Amino acid sequence: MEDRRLAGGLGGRGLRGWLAGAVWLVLLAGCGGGESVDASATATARFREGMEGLQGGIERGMPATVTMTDGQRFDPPQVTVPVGTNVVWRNASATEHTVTADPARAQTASNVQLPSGAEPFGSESLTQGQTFAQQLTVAGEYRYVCRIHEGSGMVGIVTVE
Ligand SMILES: [Cu+2]
Repeated sequence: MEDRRLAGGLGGRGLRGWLAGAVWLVLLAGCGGGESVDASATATARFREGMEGLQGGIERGMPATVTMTDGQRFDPPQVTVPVGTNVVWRNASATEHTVTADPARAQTASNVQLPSGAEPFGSESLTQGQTFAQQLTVAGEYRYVCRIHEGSGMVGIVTVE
């Protein structure tokens, strides 16, 4: 019975089946006593590699979300994302906000800074629940503002690397 379940887990196709197999192996090895230490270490390492691969895929493929809050802040105020990430800003507050990464549209031009070679970008006023998305393809540091509230410190940074 045990053998059949183990074989079934390892034989499953696709990542989910493989992960299930790896988890099952770890569980088995954990209960198996001293003689399966090597198998346990191998299974643990494989499981970790699998999870890291999965995590990397998620980080590359997933958008990053920044929330605009009632406290007139970008949350989180600073994020680091891989090159090519689609960054999504969402206004979760009852107040209108903007995403302004264009010195010409900021109240104080020096509040906005872009990596050299990056095009300025920005949203119109966003009402509650509205989003603005921008894919960032140039590495470097983007300092942007809400042009309505930059005077009260509604500024944010996205680092693309
Ligand atoms: Cu604002």
